Amino acid sequence: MSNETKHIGIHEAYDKDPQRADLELFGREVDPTTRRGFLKKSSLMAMAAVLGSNIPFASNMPGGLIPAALANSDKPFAIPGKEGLIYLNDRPVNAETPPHLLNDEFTPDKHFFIRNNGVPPKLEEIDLKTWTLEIAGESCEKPMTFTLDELKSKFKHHTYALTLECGGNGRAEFNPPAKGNQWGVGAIGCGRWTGVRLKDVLEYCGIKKDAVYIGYYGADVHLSGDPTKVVISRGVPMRKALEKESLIAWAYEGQDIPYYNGYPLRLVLGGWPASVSGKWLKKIVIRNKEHDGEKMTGQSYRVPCEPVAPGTKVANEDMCIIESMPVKSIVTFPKSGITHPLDKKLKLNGKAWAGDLEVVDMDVSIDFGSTWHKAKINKPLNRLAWQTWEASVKFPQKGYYEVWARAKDSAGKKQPVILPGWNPRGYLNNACHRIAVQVV
Ligand SMILES: Nc1nc2c(c(=O)[nH]1)N[C@H]1C(S)=C(S)[C@@H](COP(=O)(O)O)O[C@H]1N2
Ligand SMILES: [Mo]
Repeated sequence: MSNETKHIGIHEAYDKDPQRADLELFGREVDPTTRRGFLKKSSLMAMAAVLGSNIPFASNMPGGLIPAALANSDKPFAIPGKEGLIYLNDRPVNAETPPHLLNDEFTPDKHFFIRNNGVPPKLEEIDLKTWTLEIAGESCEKPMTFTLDELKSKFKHHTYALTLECGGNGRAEFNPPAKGNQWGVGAIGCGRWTGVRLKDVLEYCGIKKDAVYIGYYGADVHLSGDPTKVVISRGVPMRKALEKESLIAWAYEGQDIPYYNGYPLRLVLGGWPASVSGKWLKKIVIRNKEHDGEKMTGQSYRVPCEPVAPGTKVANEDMCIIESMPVKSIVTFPKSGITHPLDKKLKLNGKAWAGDLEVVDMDVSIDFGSTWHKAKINKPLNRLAWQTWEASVKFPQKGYYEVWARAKDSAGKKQPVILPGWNPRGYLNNACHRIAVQVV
């Protein structure tokens, strides 16, 4: 990669793609992603565009009002620029990608899922000239602060395709249910991130011998509005932080990182729960102990160290931090629920990934797992990138079928056909994905 990686700035991108312009207007203070949301007056212009006409008495509209035309509409509400996502929440914004929109080799920015724990910094307050990243912590020899320009000019640029999956992806299926966002299978995405190596920056600032962990801090604000409360501050052991694919990134798929995905700067640590990839990145600390920031301790992003029966209460000291994510796959083509003619083979496409490992085998079944057929699994672009797979199946007679997909990782582990070990917070569901096919 050259040191002068070309990418499009967010404002330039808005000129090219008005949907991103809408994203800018919508991305303020409050998110009108559901009918319950509140609207700021400054968002009214954008709202008028959605309504298809001007609002003559806009200045009289109370600040928190959603126009009735939208409030009473059956049409699902969405953030323009993030088409097709399924919204679970508007405060904080949480939206997942339906599997058929993950069919591209790399996830387009508009289809990249959103998992916010707080309120993102206001876009109009993000100034690329004054944005800084601070490196500090008790195990940092020379604490330093970098502007974006300094980061970009001092260190070599690298681009890697990196998979980000929320630790709670698949939570909706657990029983007894786990509290939290009821993710289906779509809290996952993979694309080419560009930035500098976290390792290069940390080493430049000096890593003391006693360093064991890093932690991040972002510019988002706690839902309560209390500026002293930290939204989320997670981290990884030094061995993960120092991997060559661990990036401090400013670009995604050749453009500025989308606003909701951490613009202008984020950590990208592929293969681990995406919660370690801090968005709107302001500060990284090098720690002489396991980082103890918000959502690092207690039951957050932890699973029982030993398997437990469903519904078991587990003491904090018996919970272990999630590191590499388990092997998993999805069918991205066709969309579940299609009708298919008996005389034709059905072509299947999907993705598979395995945390820090690689996927080495991929199988599909059309008879509820009684027999399996080999699919073709393709090599990843680089370590920690997801892998595409393809197969084609022929059905023996008319009727209802399910196509199941199952990946195996380089350590020999396969996805479970049904739910894996229940855990109190509903993490790490890597059960086989299945789609419905009606053969006629
Ligand atoms: N600053 C900050 N970073 C964050 C979060 C957040 O709420 N604030 N959410 C984390 C979680 S839980 C996930 S799954 C990923 C989601 O990344 P995405 O929204 O770009 O998909 O960001 C992580 N980084
Ligand atoms: Mo997450």
